[in-house]
Amino acid sequence: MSTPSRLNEIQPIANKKSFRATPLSLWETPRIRPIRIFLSTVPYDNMKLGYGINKKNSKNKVYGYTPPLGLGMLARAAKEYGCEVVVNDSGPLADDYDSLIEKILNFKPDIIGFSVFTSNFLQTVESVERIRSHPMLKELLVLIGGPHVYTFREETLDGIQADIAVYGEAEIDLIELLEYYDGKRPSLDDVNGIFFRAKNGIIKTEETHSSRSLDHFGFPDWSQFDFSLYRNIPGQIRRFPMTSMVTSRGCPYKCNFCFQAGRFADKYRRYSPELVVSEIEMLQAEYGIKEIQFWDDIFFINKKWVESFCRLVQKRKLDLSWSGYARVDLVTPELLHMARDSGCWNIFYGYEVGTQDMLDFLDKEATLDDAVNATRWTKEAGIITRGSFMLGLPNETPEIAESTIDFAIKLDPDYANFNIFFPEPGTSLYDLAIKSGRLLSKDYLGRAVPSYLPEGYESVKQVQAMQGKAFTRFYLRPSYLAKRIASIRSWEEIRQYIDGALMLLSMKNNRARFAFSTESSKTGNQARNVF
Ligand code: B12
Ligand code: SF4
Repeated sequence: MSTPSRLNEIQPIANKKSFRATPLSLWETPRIRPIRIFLSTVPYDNMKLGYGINKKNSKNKVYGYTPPLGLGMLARAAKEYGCEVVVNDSGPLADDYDSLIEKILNFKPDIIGFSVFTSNFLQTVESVERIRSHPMLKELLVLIGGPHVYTFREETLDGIQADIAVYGEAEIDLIELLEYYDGKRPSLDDVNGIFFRAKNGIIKTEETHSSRSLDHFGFPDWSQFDFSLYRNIPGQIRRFPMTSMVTSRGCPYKCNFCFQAGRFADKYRRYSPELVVSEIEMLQAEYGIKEIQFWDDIFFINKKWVESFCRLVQKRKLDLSWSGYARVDLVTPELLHMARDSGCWNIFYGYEVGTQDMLDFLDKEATLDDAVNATRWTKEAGIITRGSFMLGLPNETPEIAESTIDFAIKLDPDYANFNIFFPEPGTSLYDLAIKSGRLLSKDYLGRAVPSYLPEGYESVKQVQAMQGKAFTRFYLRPSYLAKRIASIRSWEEIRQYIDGALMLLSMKNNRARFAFSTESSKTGNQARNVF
């Protein structure tokens, strides 16, 4: 996947090959039945490959997944267009390549669409190769989209036999594509937001400008999800069945390490609180949903919006528990109390680092005092606090990292995660990392091992040791352990603690193996909120 202009940048490993030109018509013309679309994630064990946790998936007890909302959105759009659609979430269903192919054969689609993360790009390459080498499937139109295509754009098609890569949000693009295959658009060039292969190379069409309101799109086709599959990480959900929900896209802040502040992110937009609350009412009535994990980059971004949301939840007397992300400078004691009264039990903060200089260097536009206040107020409101910190950043020295760990201990959130800095393509810190020449490999190493060595560190091992030290110093404090034990209130919590502890042990045991094994160098890793 590397081209001379991007050599030394982080790329998933895949060889450039010559693939067929994008088909200009679907196989059945004239069409006598609706277009059938199989939308899927690819076989990928998120617990093993994402977190280094060797715990088997089983249909009844799966951690590490939430519903693929993006595919749900596309399913809704395509159904409204008149297609027959199925969403298959391979991860929690513990699909392997054979079962995936079998499901595709049974559904008999015209189009297959895979949602691709950088972490599972190679599994997507393999899934598409299986389709291309199957006599019954090889002619099918294969689309890819999702976060990986957001970032790697046309280069994505260099390494995979898919026909079309849709970049950015795809509700409108997909419909335009269907219109083209239905003969309602004269050419593929008239479909916005895609890359496709012509005889003389890859063609990029106009961007779709994210101007349409989210209320206009509506919410995912929830009927596609089996909610009994979804549990995310132990300790992050209190009541089941749960679902995730995203009420906004993008983020107006400019933190220089973050995808949402980068070149490829969506413009900031949000659903109206009325529509969100009505959707939750429907989810409760139709699917018995008891808890929502809001995956918005910052749920608490606009005080007025959050206040309206909380009021509506209370006014309609919804029995709901929920959690979401906040910035430390945007919460107030009043807002936190309102949130608690409407069912909020858990807030995630991106604390990032423990010195003001580093916070300023990251363009975080927040202060250490904001972090102290937000944490105190959240605790006073009776809400669990989770926070993430970064280690191994540019300009960081081991002394600065120690300050971050000290600060985490001083703040004392209920849970803390210490991530190794991953230079996110499209961000200015990524550009800086490239310029510094301190990227460790041009291949994608995943997110659990360093991809970048700060000048202040002598070796990768030293960065990893700092991360280990951070977890040990934070979690193995006697006062912390005593607090956790005293906070247990139910058998469900005990069960989740046991699962969490077993996972941590398995993560620790796998750590060395994962560090520089071929497996980790080929797959993705690490999230900002393991705990
Ligand atoms: C929820 C979430 C998850 C969930 C569920 C993911 C899922 N299956 O959808 C879980 C917890 C499982 C998860 C796991 C991981 N995640 Co995550 N996650 C998110 C989060 C917060 C929200 C995603 C979402 O629902 N968005 C709302 C929907 C509507 O948008 P969407 O999914 O992007 O879909 C739209 C387009 O992408 C496109 N599209 C999507 N799929 C397809 C498919 C086709 C065929 C087409 C045409 C278009 C298309 O159309 C959709 C509608 O417009 C995003 C951050 C973000 N703000 O997006 C990170 C994010 C996607 N995750 C990320 C990462 C790194 C991970 C992990 C690697 C972490 C880890 N340690 O394991 C794993 C990887 C899992 C895997 N399978 O490989 C990165 C991805 C970066 C990258 N380049 O790949 C993101 C962007 C966060 C970040 N900046 O770091 N994640
Ligand atoms: S780190 Fe948070 S506040 Fe900053 S740009 Fe990213 S999502 Fe927005």
